[in-house]
Amino acid sequence: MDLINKFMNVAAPPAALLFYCLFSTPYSLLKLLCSFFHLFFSENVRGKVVLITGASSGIGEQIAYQYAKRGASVALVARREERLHEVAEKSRELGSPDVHVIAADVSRADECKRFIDETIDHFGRLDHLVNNAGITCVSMFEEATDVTNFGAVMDINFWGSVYPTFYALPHLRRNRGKIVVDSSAAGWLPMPRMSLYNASKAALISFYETLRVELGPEVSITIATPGWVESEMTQGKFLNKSGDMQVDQEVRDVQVGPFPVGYAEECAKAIVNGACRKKRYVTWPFWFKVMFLYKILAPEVLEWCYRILYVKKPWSSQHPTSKVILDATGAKNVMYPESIKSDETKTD
Ligand SMILES: NC(=O)c1ccc[n+]([C@@H]2O[C@H](COP(=O)([O-])OP(=O)(O)OC[C@H]3O[C@@H](n4cnc5c(N)ncnc54)[C@H](OP(=O)(O)O)[C@@H]3O)[C@@H](O)[C@H]2O)c1
Ligand SMILES: *[C@@H]1O[C@H](CO)[C@@H](O)[C@H](O)[C@H]1NC(C)=O
Ligand SMILES: CC(=O)N[C@H]1CO[C@H](CO)[C@@H](O)[C@@H]1O
Repeated sequence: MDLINKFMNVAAPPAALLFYCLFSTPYSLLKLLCSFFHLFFSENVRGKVVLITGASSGIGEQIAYQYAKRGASVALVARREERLHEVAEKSRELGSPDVHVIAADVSRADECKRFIDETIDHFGRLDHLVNNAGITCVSMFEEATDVTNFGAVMDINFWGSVYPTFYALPHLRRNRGKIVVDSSAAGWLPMPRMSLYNASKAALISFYETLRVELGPEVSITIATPGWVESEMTQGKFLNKSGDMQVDQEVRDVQVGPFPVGYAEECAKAIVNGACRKKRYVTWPFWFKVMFLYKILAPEVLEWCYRILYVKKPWSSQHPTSKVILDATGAKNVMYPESIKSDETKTD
């Protein structure tokens, strides 16, 4: 046994290199061909049924509008029912033939079962499941006052996607349906203050990559990894150090720093487009893919940059470099959409 491993340690790297040299060109060509194919054969979702969790604000709300514009019926799930009714109204105006609102908490398995059952009772079928509900926590790990308060991040972001997926799969299988999951670029970037959020999103990527292998071509899975996008989250709605939900724009400024915050509508468009074309991953904005390259080729450099930018406080300033740059350059005016700049937020 030991001998085989020792042999593999020596033989596997050169073998992989040889494989790469031999097959990388035909492999890339085949992939290009497939993406061309999917460019022309995008799924028509008119008359189909789509369930979206976390549809009461941000990216989820915009995903609902994108499906509505394409003529799909939508089931909208989140905890705030009045907000969902507003989204439902607008979805109908945009062209959705039938909209159903279900107030539920995705971190509870029984409620997930209930909203899937209710969707099937109402529409008789389910074609796309969009797992989008999620919360963020922003705190240096050591500064947490009670670490047990952060279970909610895993319960909502991870289990809140896994439970609905479990109950929806028999129905999705029936019509060769699709699963869309909203992970995050933080799933593979070492963002300081977001270790638990990062972990919950990395868990999603890992889970759905494995599920993709188990399901094969019958149910396709699109994993979205957005960068910063306008939403309640980027308005500053986070779990704070003590594990309470709060809205704090100063924390947001530190965390987002001088990075551009994209429009939720554009992000939602890219995600729905990707799902209909059976894309395995949707990275939005596209340039974040470059960060992935750094992560693989020079992880030390990436980690060092993140530390300088988000952890270090320069010139005896009380804020980390990210906020100092943001304030000094006035970058916020250019980089952040209007909707997240104001101090008052719509949250209730
Ligand atoms: N904004 C970004 O920059 C960004 C970047 C990468 C990834 N993402 C991911 O995108 C997804 C959407 O986030 P967003 O930015 O659009 O934030 P958002 O505006 O805060 O939306 C979060 C949604 O999730 C719902 N939700 C939260 N907890 C829930 C629970 N226990 N049960 C049911 N619904 C729940 C919220 O509705 P209720 O409060 O009414 O329940 C809300 O509709 C998240 O998974 C997030 O991690 C966001
Ligand atoms: C977190 O937010 C809650 C609610 O806004 C607040 O009462 C609490 O003091 C905050 N905790 C810390 C450590 O800032
Ligand atoms: C800080 C942190 O936890 N970073 C992790 C984020 O997730 C990726 C996995 O996708 C890890 O490799 C990072 O170390």
